[in-house]
Amino acid sequence: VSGCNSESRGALVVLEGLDRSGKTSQSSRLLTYLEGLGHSVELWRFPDRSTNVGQMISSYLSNKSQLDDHTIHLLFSANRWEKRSLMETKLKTGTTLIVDRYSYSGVAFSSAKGLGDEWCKAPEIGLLAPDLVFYLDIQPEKAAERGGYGDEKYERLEFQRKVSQCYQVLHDASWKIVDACQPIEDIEKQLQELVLECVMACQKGKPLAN
Ligand code: DGP
Ligand code: NA
Ligand code: NA
Repeated sequence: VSGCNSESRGALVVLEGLDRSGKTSQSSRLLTYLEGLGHSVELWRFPDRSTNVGQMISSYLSNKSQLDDHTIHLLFSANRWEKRSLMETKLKTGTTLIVDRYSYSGVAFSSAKGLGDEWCKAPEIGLLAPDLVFYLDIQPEKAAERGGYGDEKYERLEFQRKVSQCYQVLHDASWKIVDACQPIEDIEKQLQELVLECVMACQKGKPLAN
């Protein structure tokens, strides 16, 4: 692997966790932090509800439409696939992406319904691999206490317990598990330290993987 500047690229940084784990506010804090240091950086989230596929997902989540479990699984995956080439372009031209949920959500939420792990993982094969995944670790009961859930499909304690168990088997070498019950500023500091290392490694030419 060459370390020359032409290989310099942005980092793919993913935040994962249960609903109400604090991903969304930590994602925007990370964005502000990296922007402040002069990095080119964007905040993305999945599902991306702005696309046609995203609107089908949104309608499903708000109980306005019903879909077979396999069908909605493939739509979530398709929603990531439709952004793949733009994602690759951004990363290769030096923009770091902070992504609020990614393939791990896809597998955790569908296997929590009882779909097989391997079947759930299959449509994610070939998507870009994150350089770093922050898992905001919180007990489902604690998450449920946080200002309550909204009305969306998966925002029920019993289901979130299953999702939590499914996340436990997905951890890989790219994961950093962060205690999401710490004060918000403490979590922010931990993410800042870990993200910089990752951004530097990508600038130095760490290869982008599938
Ligand atoms: P959010 O916009 O992050 O609140 O996500 C909406 C809901 O959809 C949330 O309960 C998590 C769930 N979700 C996110 N990604 C996926 C996925 O790929 N598959 C499934 N089944 N659920 C997902
Ligand atoms: Na949600
Ligand atoms: Na969120």
